[in-house]
Amino acid sequence: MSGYAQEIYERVVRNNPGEPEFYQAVKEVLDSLTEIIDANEDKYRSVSLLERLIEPERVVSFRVPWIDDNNVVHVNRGYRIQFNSAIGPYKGGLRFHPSVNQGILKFLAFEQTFKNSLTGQAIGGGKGGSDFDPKGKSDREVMLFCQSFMTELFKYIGADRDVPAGDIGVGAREIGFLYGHYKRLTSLYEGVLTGKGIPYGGSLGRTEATGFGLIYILEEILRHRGGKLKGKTAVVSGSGNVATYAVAKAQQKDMRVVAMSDSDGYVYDPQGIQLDVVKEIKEVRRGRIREYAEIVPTAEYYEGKGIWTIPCEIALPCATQNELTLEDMQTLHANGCRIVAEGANMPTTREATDYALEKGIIFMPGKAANAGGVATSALEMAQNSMRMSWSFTDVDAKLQHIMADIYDKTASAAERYGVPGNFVLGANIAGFEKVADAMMAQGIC
Ligand code: NDP
Ligand code: 2IT
Repeated sequence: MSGYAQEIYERVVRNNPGEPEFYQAVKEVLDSLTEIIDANEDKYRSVSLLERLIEPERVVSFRVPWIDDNNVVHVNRGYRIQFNSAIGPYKGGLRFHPSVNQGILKFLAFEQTFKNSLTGQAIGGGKGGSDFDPKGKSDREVMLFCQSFMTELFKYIGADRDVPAGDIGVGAREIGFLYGHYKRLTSLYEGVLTGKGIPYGGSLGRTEATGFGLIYILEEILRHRGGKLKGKTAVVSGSGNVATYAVAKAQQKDMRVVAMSDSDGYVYDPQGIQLDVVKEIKEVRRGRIREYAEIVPTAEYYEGKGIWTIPCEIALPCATQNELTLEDMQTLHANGCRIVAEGANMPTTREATDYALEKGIIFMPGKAANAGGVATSALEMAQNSMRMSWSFTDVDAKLQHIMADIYDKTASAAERYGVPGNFVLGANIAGFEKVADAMMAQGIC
């Protein structure tokens, strides 16, 4: 990084104290854009393009008081980061997890801006959430929390303004509660959230979309190299929405998935993960992944981190940011792993990413690899505005087309900039170009 990009990076660190994940996400993008920034420096400087690109258009933060089943009052903090609306209304998930803070949501909203651009759809970048922990809470407590959260959030969102969705800790149950309360507060029946239930405006295929999309782009990677998914061994971290449907599609493609995890530990099943067991534990009972090994005799449970020590050809991190470190990448490489594709947002540390690229591991960053979720959210928005619903087959076909298109854009941008196969650079450039063009055209705003 040099010149203008370096100045901007220093500005980010100076103006956003204590937000390391945000610095990390910005640095990766600026590093990728060095050549394009150098070539357009005067043009970009004249309108402070980069200064505007790294500053969220709006950050909303609010108190979320709620009462638990024992009548104890709790107070959490809620946020919505409306990062960039150059190409469409803000779009991005809500995360409920105790680790949530402003810096993490800013990194996610910043990434979302480029990811959404890559999908080719008219959606800007946003993200929100709360440090509320839904784990161990009753349905009633989750509902009361969601209602209190929406009591503030509804002022800032709308079908043509900002359309939140799910992320960690926010699934169909939470979206239902949030939607019901939005409707009550506004008297509007509109597509203000995506990931809704099918009976009230949800799109078929949205639940599966992020995981399925990840496998579709993986298939594209292999197709361009004369390879196939069939028979490949994979390790998938996490056991939530993204991990579950990545495993489902991988198994449909005859891959062998031998491990999954949660924040407590991981299970290794050399016979191949039985996904119906995982779904029963996670989706029905809201239990822990360790229960898998109590049910399936061929599996072993290991407490703590360590899932990346299991030999595999393909690694799919689908849990959370910075879960795959340099040491993990070295181990994966030594064990013969040849492809890493990010189902989660920024799950790979920068050092690990650089090591993968240096060693020739094919590395598909989250911006491209997990964009199928938000792309299908945009399809849900389209169906809502038309008051129509498409079949699962239609939505899935569109998703496959979108993922192939994202692969092409990413690969060709990398080629144009003289680093074929560097999908990190390719995704950042391809995502940036459209946003930058739109910002340039719209004047100083
Ligand atoms: P879920 O809440 O459904 O699942 C999250 C999974 O990751 C759980 O298995 C969880 O374990 C694990 N996990 C969460 N936080 C941590 C942590 N700090 N350390 C270790 N494990 C952790 O979320 P999603 O599947 O929706 O999201 C997973 C990732 O994918 C996130 O990075 C998200 O931003 C990204 N993503 C999600 C999309 C979507 O459509 N849902 C779209 C694109 C990206 P535990 O249950 O123990 O907490
Ligand atoms: O990170 C993501 O892309 C998501 N959590 C999905 C966002 C969305 O609006 O569907």
